[in-house]
Amino acid sequence: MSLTPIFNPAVVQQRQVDTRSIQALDSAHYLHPFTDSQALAQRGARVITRGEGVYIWDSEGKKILDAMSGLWCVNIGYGRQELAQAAYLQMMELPYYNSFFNTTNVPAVKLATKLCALAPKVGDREFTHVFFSSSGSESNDTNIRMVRHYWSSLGQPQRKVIIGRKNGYHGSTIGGASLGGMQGMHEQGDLPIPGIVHIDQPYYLENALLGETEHDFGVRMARQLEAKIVEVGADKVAAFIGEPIQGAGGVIIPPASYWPEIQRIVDQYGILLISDEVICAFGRLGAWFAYEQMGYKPDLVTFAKGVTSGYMPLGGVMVGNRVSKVLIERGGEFNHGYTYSGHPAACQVALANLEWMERERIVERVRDDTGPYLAERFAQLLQHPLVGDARTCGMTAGLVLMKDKTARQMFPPELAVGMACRAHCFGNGLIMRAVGDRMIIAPPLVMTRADIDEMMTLIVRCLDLTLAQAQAEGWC
Ligand code: PXG
Repeated sequence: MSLTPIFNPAVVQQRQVDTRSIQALDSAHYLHPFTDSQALAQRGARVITRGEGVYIWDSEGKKILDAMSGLWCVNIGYGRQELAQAAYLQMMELPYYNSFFNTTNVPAVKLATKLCALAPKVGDREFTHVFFSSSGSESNDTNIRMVRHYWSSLGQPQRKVIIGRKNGYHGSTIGGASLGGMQGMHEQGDLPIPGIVHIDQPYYLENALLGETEHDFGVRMARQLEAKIVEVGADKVAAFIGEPIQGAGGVIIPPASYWPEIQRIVDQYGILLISDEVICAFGRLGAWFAYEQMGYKPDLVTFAKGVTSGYMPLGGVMVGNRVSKVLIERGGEFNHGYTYSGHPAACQVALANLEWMERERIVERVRDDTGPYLAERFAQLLQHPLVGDARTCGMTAGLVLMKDKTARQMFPPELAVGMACRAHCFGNGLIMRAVGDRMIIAPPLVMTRADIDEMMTLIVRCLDLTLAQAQAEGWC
């Protein structure tokens, strides 16, 4: 099937964008997420106009290696015609229809079936159903509604409390932001909402006791869940939610002892376990889903981003047999859903994305080749005078900038050394994110070893420039 010639890359490359006028209109009319609009208006937004493979280009023609895959989502890289074609054909055939009122559509059914087949069965847990939304935040709002409806259907409506973690990220709607543990978000608008409480994150570098092993630290952090369940009252707790690896919180990789101990606790108290895999699923960690790899059996899995590689907004909740059985047999009508639940074009793009990934064996490549290679290259960064810690998991990684790595001394936060490093990255054609003084990457999963080498050269150059600046300013 050939693609109708509606898109000509040569024309797009030559299309001129007047940067100044777009920036002026941007500050006049466009409120950006997580942005100080006044500061942005003074600086002018960078206008991104094009993407191809692992690169993006701005309106001034600057080529940038996107080591964040957009925002943890463009896993198969930019410019894949197969996905554009899937959207085009589906939009011509049936751009939209809802899944309310006893109706369904073919792409949504096929995608739900495909996702259930991709999710590994662990022990007696298997994923039988999918509830669709358009984003990770909406999906976590669905989780709040679904776990409460589940417990009500079982005659335990008092089980409403959901336990999350500090510095966890579960989205930006009122529900999602409440489940998350981002202090800056909670401060704006009296969050969390009632019925959501938090325990500490398993971040060894910040929260470990002197001399504590990573193993012991992992177990101790997990046991905070048990303490919190007891404090709230075991009969009031509905669920625990966590990311396998905290993404937005700074690529925090928990010790291997953490998740199995969480599993023991949720089993002991009978509460539901929600794995928020918006970042970690679809190959990011070298598996289709992360829970099996991390040693636990969730009842619900949140997904979004990588399901379409960001080509269309789509998210949802994978519903395991424990929950789906109760919802279907005892739940009656679940008064919840979105206009775009099961959007045909978004689902068709997701199917094309997953098929392409299977054909190219992307998940296996990350697991067996590029993931281990990134780990090897990242470990070498520990030789750099600024880098006090460097860890990877699959195709995501974090490093910590330290003032004095021998003394394990951090820079004072007000120096914003991470932001200085990020500015050097922008200046040198690399997107790397700063979370405080943790520098993080989540590059496209299609990266080759040669792409990784190029990225590492850029990272080292930016670390050198940051060190030179720190020395010149007297920061270290
Ligand atoms: N859960 C997790 C684990 C996420 O990472 C969401 C839910 C919310 O998804 P939506 O599609 O509603 O944005 C996310 C999103 C960052 C950053 O700065 C990360 C996300 C979103 C925005 C910024 O790293 N993750």
